[in-house]
Amino acid sequence: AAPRTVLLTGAAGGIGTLMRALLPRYGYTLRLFDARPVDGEPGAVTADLTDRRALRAAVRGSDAIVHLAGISLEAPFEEILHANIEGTYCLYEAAREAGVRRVVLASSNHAVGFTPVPAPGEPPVPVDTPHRPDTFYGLSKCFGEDLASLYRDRHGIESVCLRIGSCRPEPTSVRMLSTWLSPADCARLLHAALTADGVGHTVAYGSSANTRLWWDLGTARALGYTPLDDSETYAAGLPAEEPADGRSLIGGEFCTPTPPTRR
Ligand code: NAI
Ligand code: 15L
Repeated sequence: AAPRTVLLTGAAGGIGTLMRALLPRYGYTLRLFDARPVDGEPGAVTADLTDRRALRAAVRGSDAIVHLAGISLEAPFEEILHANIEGTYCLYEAAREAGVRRVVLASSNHAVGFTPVPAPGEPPVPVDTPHRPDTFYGLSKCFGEDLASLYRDRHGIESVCLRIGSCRPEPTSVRMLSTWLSPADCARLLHAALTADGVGHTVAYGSSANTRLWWDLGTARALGYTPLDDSETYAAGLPAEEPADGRSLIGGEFCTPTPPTRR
């Protein structure tokens, strides 16, 4: 049966806030979890992912999990280790204990960030391109993808690992003309990942149907995802040049000596 009650971790964050508005339209009842309070949601659980008891209580009775919580930029290794690596492990353990059968995991393009951007005429980057993390952050997403594989093979928990490009209301740089995932397409993609049959361990890129797309959306489309937006409609309003540094690598700024960090 299609999941109805979905636990959304990272509910206070950028994507979590966008998805709290959009996912209920697909018929889901959301449970919310975040280390920070979720604005206007007194019922949300405020706890760290490594708080096993709080996470267990939040997971119990959920039909599926959308796991967005974690550090979303580069940070010292110890912080990434705690939030993204141990945190995602705790999430899968809680899912296993509660008998949850489906997890949709926020991976990132930064799992393959050092992959060169395809030159004009070259094929898009395939989903089975080798991991080339550009940061400890990207490395934690590689870990998440492999953790998902382990829990599928060992415990039968199905996962869709979404290598999200750039999910925000509008593209704000030339790079994002290639990487943008519109909020509406993000909700479509999450819905597809939650409801597709027999996903096993699927890795998919998450972006809109951008004219300048760098990667192959085949596995996302195979889930039943049909993106409807294209960043190209925003192209005219964007500055013509990006900083030259790291421009020809998928991870962009994350591939430079000073990747973006939490402020
Ligand atoms: P965000 O940084 O706005 O939100 C992440 C949320 O996770 C925050 O509300 C934070 O409080 C929570 N969190 C962090 N550590 C936690 C912990 N130890 N326990 C409980 N909660 C914790 O990030 P955003 O942009 O909403 O991204 C969501 C997910 O999608 C992240 O996993 C990010 O890595 C991934 N992603 C996002 C992309 C984007 O374009 N926004 C692109 C690719 C991946
Ligand atoms: C990510 O993984 C980050 O979480 C997000 O903040 C963006 O920087 C995005 O990738 C991107 O590559 O644009």
